[in-house]
Amino acid sequence: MTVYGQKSFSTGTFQNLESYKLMGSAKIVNDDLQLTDSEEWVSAACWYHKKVLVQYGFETEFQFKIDKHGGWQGKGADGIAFVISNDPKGFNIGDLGEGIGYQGLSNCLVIEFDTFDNQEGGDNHISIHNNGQSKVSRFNNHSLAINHKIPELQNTVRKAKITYDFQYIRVYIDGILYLKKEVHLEKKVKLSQGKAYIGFTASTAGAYSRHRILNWKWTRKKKILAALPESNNESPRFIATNYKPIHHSYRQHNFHPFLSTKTTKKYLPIPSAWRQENRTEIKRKNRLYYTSNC
Ligand SMILES: [Ca+2]
Repeated sequence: MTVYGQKSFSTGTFQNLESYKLMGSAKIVNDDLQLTDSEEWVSAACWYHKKVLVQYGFETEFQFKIDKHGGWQGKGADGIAFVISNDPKGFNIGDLGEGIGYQGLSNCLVIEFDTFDNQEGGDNHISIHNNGQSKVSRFNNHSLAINHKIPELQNTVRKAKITYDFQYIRVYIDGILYLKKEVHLEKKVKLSQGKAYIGFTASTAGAYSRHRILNWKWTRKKKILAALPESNNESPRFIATNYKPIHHSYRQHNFHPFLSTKTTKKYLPIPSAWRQENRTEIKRKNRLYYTSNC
């Protein structure tokens, strides 16, 4: 386990229990996060122990394996979810069964990897769920985007990547993009100074599977630098030139101490975060935003 402040962390394994809040059936087994075993009617949540900055962008990767099916129809159920949560209850856990451990949480955004069809259009799908600050459900009316044409989520180790660039959420499986949706996160979830809890949930029902997260990497990628009206064609000089103007006034004492005031401009190198190679331009409706990787 390596922790780099609040910017990023990665878990080769899930050994450092102090970094996680485990709820329901979640536990660490052989250095993996086992959300549920192959047993019926349980739900699980695993939260990173503190809120992290999500508002301006992030990238997260994890490998998961869903296997050992049993119970009703022998198909396995119900799936896992990656959840960004600022639930007023703090660490919280949602419904078992079709709820995938997230249904019933408030003020959250969910990316689910659902393996059981509850009249959702098929067994095997991914979907982004949100209901503003109210309780979210697994039903399609809380789905912002869904895709059924994805690789089989069960029986194989899959690598998921979820990115947010202050404009789009993208969901990849094994390196291929399967879901892209414009989301302005701070309008979907009420954040705490841009921060929220992040973690995983899962559940089983009469049909069940074992759900495991094998490793997890998180990076808070960007912070906001500037927001400009799109109609303003005149970008600040420091955006264009990587130099920062310093305006200051002084009196020309050698001429007259009170009557003559002159303004001059000096240019200083800007901090690395502002430099062209470190910043990204994002257009959102009528505004331009500059975000930085630093
Ligand atoms: Ca389902």
